[in-house]
Amino acid sequence: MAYRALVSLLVVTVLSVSVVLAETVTISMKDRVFIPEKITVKVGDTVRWVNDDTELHQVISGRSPYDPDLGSPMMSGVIMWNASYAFTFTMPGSYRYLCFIHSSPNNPSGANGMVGEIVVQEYQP
Ligand SMILES: [Cu+2]
Repeated sequence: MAYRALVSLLVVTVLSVSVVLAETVTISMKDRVFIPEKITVKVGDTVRWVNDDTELHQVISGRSPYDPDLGSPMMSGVIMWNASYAFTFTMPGSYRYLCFIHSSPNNPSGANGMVGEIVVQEYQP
């Protein structure tokens, strides 16, 4: 009986720790730039993009507007001002993304347009 109680306690503790350690990181979209443009998170974390601009933006996976995998896995649709889009990363890797509306190299935000990158690292307790 005491053993079962101890196991239950351990399970609850482990679950609580994993919930606490998963973080939500916020990226601002302002002046046609993702701020910050590149961040590193860990598996299980959620990234939330907030439109702090006066125009519409998007968060769409892809290295360029011509990427054959455009929109996978992140595909926000149009994000209105003051609205946000969130994505939880479950696999490690490098996730490049862009705002298709402002992805032109002629965009004043920079040579590559409105682009960003999320680096997701393996969770290490
Ligand atoms: Cu945009």
